[in-house]
Amino acid sequence: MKIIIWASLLQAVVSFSVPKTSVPRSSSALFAEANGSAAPKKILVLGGDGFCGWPTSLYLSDQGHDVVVVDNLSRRNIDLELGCDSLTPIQPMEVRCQAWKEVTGKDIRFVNLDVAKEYDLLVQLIEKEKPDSIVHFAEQRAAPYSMKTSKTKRYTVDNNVGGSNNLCCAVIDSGVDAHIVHLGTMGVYGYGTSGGEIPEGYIDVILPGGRESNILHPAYPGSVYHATKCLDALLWQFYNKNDQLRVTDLHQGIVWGTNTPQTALDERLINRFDYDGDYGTVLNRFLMQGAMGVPLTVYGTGGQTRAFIHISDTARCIELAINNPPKPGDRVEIFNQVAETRRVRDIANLVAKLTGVEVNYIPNPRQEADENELDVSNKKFCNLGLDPITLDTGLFDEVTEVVKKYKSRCNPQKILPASFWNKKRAEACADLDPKSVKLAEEKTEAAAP
Ligand code: NAD
Ligand code: USQ
Repeated sequence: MKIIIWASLLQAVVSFSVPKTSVPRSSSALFAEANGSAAPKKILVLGGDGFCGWPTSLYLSDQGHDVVVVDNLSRRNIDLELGCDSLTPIQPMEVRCQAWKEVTGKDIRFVNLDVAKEYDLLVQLIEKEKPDSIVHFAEQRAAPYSMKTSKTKRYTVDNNVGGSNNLCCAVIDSGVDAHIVHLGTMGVYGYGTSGGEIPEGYIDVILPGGRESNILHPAYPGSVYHATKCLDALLWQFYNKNDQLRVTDLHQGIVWGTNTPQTALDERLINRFDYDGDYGTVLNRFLMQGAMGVPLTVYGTGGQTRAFIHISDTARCIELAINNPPKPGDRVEIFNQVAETRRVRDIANLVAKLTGVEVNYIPNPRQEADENELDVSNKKFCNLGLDPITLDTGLFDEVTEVVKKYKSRCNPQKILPASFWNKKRAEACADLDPKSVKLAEEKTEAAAP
């Protein structure tokens, strides 16, 4: 199974250069068989213009579902605010949808709507579309951005918690029994704080007096962003208990990779790739730095252990969750959406070995444990048929190729961390100079006589 997935992914990557009529049969068709393939559904994808949302929308459409993307394009606006951009040249939503239609004959509709602010329009949309499922990606998702200033802290809480609350109220007001599939994060658990394997959402505890109970795993967020996912989890629990909303919360690890078989069908469908200190995530940043000849930016000792998942598996997991909704009256379903855990310095050493770049240990801009163990259960997805893609150097090549193709779009001054968790962390990082980072080519030019 794994070999089939890798082979078709590579085939799809190559397909940038093949005629548009030659659409490779992606791993999705094979996966659908294992998935028991439920009937096509009407699906709203909130945040469907983003890094996870766009490839998921294409995957769901490819599987025959009727997909409507809802997004307020706030992520593109934050790029403007930060003076940064996706390394890949992502196209406007209208062009993306048109390209998908041309390449596959399938429709994806786009609605520009702010889930956190345009409540009445959200209710009207749900009433009109009567979706079977609503996938909720529409949140501010960068921990560093959420810690930048009071303004970004407040924005992150208002946007994320307000949006999730609006969604619950809108589903109730519309009277549509839509299944909400929300993207949570592994960070709600803290990292290895409960000792032993992190279960999927709920944990057995013994309360005072020896009473046994099974409760939501204690929340232990490490940033304002992660705190919003903990608050979301309480909202799902409340509205599920009070209004019998059917909710699945997916505690996803760090997503890596760029393209999927669907985004690789045409360059206009390309996925976004964040490499900057605020939105770039660790493995994609290291792969990008390795390809550009920039020393890898390991924060602190690199002893932080985190969970990872490939972008293609994000899309597959979402469909598995959609096809396996909780029954009416069930409590909130919670899955850990992860493939494996790895230590940051081990990943850095792996990328350094492959690319020959140095590993640079820099002061940590974050308030977090220097070293932690992390053991996570992902049995529920595996039991539903997921055979997760693990960190594979073959797939590293996919990212490296993309980075090299668009290297002229990289601004090296955006690579060092630009947000600090508190004054102490900011002081520790005061000597980091964004201008000191040079791409391999710039260094060669500077050295030339
Ligand atoms: P992203 O920023 O690329 O995409 C989020 C999308 O939501 C953007 O297109 C943005 O414009 C939109 N959006 C934000 N607020 C909105 C609002 N109020 N109304 C309408 N649209 C809004 O982020 P991503 O990496 O695709 O992450 C998607 C979800 O998955 C997030 O909730 C994130 O917390 C979660 N997640 C991501 C990762 C990861 O590694 N990228 C890992 C775990 C969980
Ligand atoms: N790190 C480095 N060097 C870097 C970047 C990060 O050492 O250049 C370290 C960080 O200090 C941290 C770890 O790598 O210990 C992970 O950082 P990250 O930026 O890759 O991931 P994080 O901030 O946790 O957030 C990302 C997504 C978020 C998602 C989360 C899943 O942006 O949306 O919820 O991963 S998880 O981490 O499992 O909670």
